[in-house]
Amino acid sequence: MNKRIFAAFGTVILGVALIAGIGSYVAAAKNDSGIIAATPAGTFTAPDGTSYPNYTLTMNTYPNSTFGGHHGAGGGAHPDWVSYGAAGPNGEVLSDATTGSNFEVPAHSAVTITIWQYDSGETLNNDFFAHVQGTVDGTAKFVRSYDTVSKTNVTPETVIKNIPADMVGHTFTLHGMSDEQDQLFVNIPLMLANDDEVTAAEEEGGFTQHPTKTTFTFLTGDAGEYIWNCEFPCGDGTIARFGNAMSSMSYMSGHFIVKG
Ligand SMILES: [Cu+2]
Repeated sequence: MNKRIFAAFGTVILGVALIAGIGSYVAAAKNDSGIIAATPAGTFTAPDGTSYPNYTLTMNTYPNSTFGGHHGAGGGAHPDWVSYGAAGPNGEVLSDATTGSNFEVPAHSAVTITIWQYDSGETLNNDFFAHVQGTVDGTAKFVRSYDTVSKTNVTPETVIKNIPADMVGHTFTLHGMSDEQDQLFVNIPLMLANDDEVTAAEEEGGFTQHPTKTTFTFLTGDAGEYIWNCEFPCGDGTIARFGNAMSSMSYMSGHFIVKG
């Protein structure tokens, strides 16, 4: 082979290897490769009297990624991006968690999720997502102000079917693809926390002591792979606020696996 062609070939191969290397590095750095398995919690009896094995999951939503967790110490590549993260049983910030956006639950079970919402918020693009959808009786349990220090509700727990569309911090919206597997659709609006407290806490490098707290239960069908994401436009500084955290897995979206 001609020496020059050989050299050119070598350069191309090196270039391809370099790009592949960068690609896999970026993919590995960006994505949360772990999975949080739901915790068994006895039996849940549905309104129609049918009993299901009950499983629980806990999550937090944050105004930034400085909690660390699956993004890494200090918040990783984008500490200023809003994010979901793993939560302790009372909404504790789990800075050392290695995963926080992918979840696994058993098929044909009742899944109870509690989300502590530490962010402020604004108005949804579409009021549809202000309504609770897909839960066992179409409702969720809601606490406007939860005290993370005393681990008690500051305001009483109420049963909700929706929240005002202009008071949304984030949403938890679980859905499948348009394919043959069992369909699953759950939408939970998560109310904003007190704006002044969120801002004051952020300036001190922490999170508000009083997140909102929302608990809901839904039933799973057959095994399948689903996706959850947020439907509040929270990708600040991007077109229509749907970029950055809204368009990157492990911030405002993740995997949800129903295992048979
Ligand atoms: Cu969001």
